[in-house]
Amino acid sequence: MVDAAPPAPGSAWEYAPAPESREIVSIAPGYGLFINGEFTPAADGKHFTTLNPATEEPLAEVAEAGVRDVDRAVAAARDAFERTWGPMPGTDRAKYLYRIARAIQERAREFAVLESLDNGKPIKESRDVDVPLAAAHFFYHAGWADKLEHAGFGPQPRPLGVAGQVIPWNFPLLMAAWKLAPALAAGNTCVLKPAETTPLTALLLAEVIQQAGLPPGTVNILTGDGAAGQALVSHPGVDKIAFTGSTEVGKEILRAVAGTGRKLTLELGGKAANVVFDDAPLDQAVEGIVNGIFFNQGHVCCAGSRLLVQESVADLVLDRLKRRLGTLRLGDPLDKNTDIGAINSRQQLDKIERLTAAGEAEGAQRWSPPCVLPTAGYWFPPTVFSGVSQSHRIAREEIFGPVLSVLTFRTPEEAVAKANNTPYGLSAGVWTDKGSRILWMTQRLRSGVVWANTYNRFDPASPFGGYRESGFGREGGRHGLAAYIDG
Ligand code: TAP
Repeated sequence: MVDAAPPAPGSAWEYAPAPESREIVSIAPGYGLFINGEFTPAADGKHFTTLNPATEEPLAEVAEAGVRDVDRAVAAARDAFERTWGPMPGTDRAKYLYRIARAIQERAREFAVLESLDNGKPIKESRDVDVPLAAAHFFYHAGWADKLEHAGFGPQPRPLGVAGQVIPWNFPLLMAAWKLAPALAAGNTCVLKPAETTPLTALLLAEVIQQAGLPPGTVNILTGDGAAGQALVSHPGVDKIAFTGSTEVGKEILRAVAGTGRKLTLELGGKAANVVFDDAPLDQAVEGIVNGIFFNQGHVCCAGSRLLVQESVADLVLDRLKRRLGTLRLGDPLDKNTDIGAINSRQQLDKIERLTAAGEAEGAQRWSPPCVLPTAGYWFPPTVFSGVSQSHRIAREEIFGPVLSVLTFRTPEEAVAKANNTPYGLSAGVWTDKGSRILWMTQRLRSGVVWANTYNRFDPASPFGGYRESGFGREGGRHGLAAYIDG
């Protein structure tokens, strides 16, 4: 054994670069739409470029679906629903879902590298969170496919038909898995539209679905922009709409679907409070705060973007937090030591810059650790605002970036009042040593998920979703299946 010399006083440990190889991924110059089990160009021949947001390097040209493509995909899904997938026994549907889950595991490195290239998220997150959780969703729902009669949905639960599903760019593969796995397990067929800036892992999943031998038309994947999403959700051949994205677009969809009798679930934005009491294990709480807002560059609907810290420990927590943020490594998403990757798009970076400028203009104090941003690509340093009041825009609006707003409170009642002072209701965190206080808080916090002494924990068996402006419906667990069953 070799004794490593301790670092000289004042010097810092430096990591050598440890990039994951991109050799495992072969990106084609162009991709078609996945309709009826085959890749096909868009009917009007349109396409768009998908970029690596860390470098702005073009990765591929991707077909842009139009109205005629939506028609074709919905017709293929209807046909599969009526002739193959819909009538298929649950035991057989389960076999296909297990096959998809195993293929994701077998190709996990490929999925992880492709996700980091197209999205900008650190490889350690795509490798350890996105991809394993996506496989876990297919495994979990495969287990349900032949047990639906025993799940409390009545003796003969029936699927709804064709599901039109629209997802955002922050967890591209994982959101596809959240949408497809329960729909397929319940016997529905799907038309899925990934976000414009992150189409590539959905297209790799289409390849996996093709290899797994699902009947053509069971899953159709339409790459394209918001107009393609709009054409899909307003298509009269779609029986169920599942949307994850911004509250603004969610409201538009709600208006369009009202009165049509079609089923709808909306998973929208959030502005979660992460509440730290003075009796909390503070070092753990600091890790939870970091995970809560800097995981995935803060591009997380349930991000703990508002830190509510009890006044008596506020200075201490802020000091420790700043020290910890000084150790985060921002840079190449493919480097295995990277903690903070790239912002997904120029448009999202502009939004973060706009809202943080408003934070300063409104009088909050802005702080970031010293950190050198790469010259190409879209980057934003981890940022903390202290001295934030509830009326500040950075305390009210979803920033969807690595930006934390710090507020203080004195009593548990004040913490609850401030935490609930938001139009959203997706998630919250509570850090305290007292179990009774955790229960007291969870009864009062108006959010779909409350984590206690942890943050950002996900499991396919656990329902996730919000209420108020965070949407309605649940994904995961038995509750998530209910959204795809008639009745
Ligand atoms: P949006 O702009 O709403 O986009 C989401 C998806 O909808 C994209 O595929 C988008 O296509 C498409 N779309 C845009 N306009 C549409 C329309 N009029 N009709 C139908 N589809 C349309 O959101 P975003 O910026 O990508 O994602 C960030 C938001 O998603 C945040 O607010 C975040 O909180 C929320 N989110 C929520 C959750 C859950 S589980 N609650 C999870 C992740 C993200 P283009 O990409 O081509 O624009």
